[in-house]
Amino acid sequence: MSKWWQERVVYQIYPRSFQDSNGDGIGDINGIISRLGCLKDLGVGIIWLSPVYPSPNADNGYDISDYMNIHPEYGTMKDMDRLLAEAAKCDIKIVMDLVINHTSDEHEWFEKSRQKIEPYKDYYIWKPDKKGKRPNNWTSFFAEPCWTYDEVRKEYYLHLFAKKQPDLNYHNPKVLEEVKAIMRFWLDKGVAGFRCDVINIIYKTSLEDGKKKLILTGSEHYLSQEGNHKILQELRQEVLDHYDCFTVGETVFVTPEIGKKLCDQDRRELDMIFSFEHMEADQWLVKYFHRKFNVKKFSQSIAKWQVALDWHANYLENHDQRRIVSRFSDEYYREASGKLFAVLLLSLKGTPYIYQGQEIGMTNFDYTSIDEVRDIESINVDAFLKKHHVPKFLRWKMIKETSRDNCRTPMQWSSNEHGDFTTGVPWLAVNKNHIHINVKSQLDDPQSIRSFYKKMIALRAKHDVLKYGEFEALEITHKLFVFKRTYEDTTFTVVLNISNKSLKTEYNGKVKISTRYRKQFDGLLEPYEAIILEGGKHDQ
Ligand code: ISL
Ligand code: CA
Repeated sequence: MSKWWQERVVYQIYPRSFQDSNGDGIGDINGIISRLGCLKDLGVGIIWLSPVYPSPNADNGYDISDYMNIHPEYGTMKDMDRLLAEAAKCDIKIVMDLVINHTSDEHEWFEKSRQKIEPYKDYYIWKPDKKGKRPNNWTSFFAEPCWTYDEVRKEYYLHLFAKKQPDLNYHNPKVLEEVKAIMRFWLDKGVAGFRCDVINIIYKTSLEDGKKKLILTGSEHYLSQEGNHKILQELRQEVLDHYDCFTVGETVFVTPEIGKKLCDQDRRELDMIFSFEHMEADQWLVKYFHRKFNVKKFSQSIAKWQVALDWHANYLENHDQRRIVSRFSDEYYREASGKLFAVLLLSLKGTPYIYQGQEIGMTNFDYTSIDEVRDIESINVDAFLKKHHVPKFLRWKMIKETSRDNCRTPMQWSSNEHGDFTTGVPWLAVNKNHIHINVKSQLDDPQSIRSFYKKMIALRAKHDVLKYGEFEALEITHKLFVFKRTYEDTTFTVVLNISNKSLKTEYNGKVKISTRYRKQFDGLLEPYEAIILEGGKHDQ
């Protein structure tokens, strides 16, 4: 039997950059409420809200100092309740971000833990120094050491991310009890589930030195450990099973085998996961070593995960990734490729996640210097490169290509000043191209990328084959990605030309939906053209 979270399309809101309602330059909950109609019109059924909790914003809300409250920048708990109620009127459910690998160092638990006040003393991972050195050789996700010495407690604490994000200690059962209380608090309010931040690294089996690696030394001690699986099972049985909700795990460095375990409906851990492999098709090892986008690698990894898992969380953009029309195509082909990626995202097996602005084909930022960037990761990386004498122009080249701020620029609602995101000064500059790339101009244009998303969302809603059909890759080359979805006696064949060249293919027939609005397809694809061919089970 299908579930509501399999039927619906998710839209991710990065609140800081979505819509400001009071002119302070920061997006907020009332701003979101004012745009619900627009999301409803698009066909959105679920909103995933990036963190809106109180936070010193070292990592824009992914460093939480109070899990059961709302950051005053974003509004009040009353506003949040109103958002839930207004969204419900639009038949939109809300999923919260659950960040439980770490808290902020300004969370009360940490303040007390550093003073060894019970019961918080062992809420975090504390270690004395090792003969004047850090407790182990692990490295962090954010280009800084992952142990910081605390002058109050006179010990080091572990942080796999920034030093203002100390990791919680899941060897202490009290920590998991706190997490359960947080989850129940939000579920009782009526949220429909959680997007679980870096959820496969929360349990550290040991704190031994790790094998030296180019990235994430030490990760063999915390990546998808048995203890981690147990925690997920416990949360499912004791909390989640008592509500009509779902979870999507952000799982880092995960393989299809581990993904299968995490999503196995008998093991009962998560409902679906975000995998990363397809996002690595334009990098060597890490994103800072950028290379030309490899269409074959991209398509192969999508196909691999489609086959491996019964249900997947499909995405092409989020608040950590760059914009696809700039990244996986050429902005010259923004219109065509924006629509092509809509076809891809909405015709894969799984729940589709659209990131704010993706539906209008927003591009990477247009900044010209590091001074305009706010992302802590970019700032740390720049400092790291500077320390190693990398020249300024090269540092900027790397940051420009990889910064998470590329997708965090404010939403472009209109061609007005600051794109109508704010009447004040935006916390992060709006892209100048809002003059011609904006929601308003696309709303009534039947040829726009947004109208195309709307059509694709409606098509997916109408056809079970797009949601539940078996996936089979038919052809993958450096330019072409063709796959077939089969459900009962219907098949949809999706033909994507992910290149700026015209292509001849053997596929032809009646077109269900095309980025170029064709009725009949003769086997010739334009640059970045995408089509869906409808057929019977035994065709092709
Ligand atoms: O963004 C990344 C690389 O640029 C990833 O490695 C990212 O750090 C990783 O996917 C974890 O992301 C999540 O947790 C982080 C937070 O900064 C991200 O925004 C969040 O999506 C720490 O909470
Ligand atoms: Ca505001």
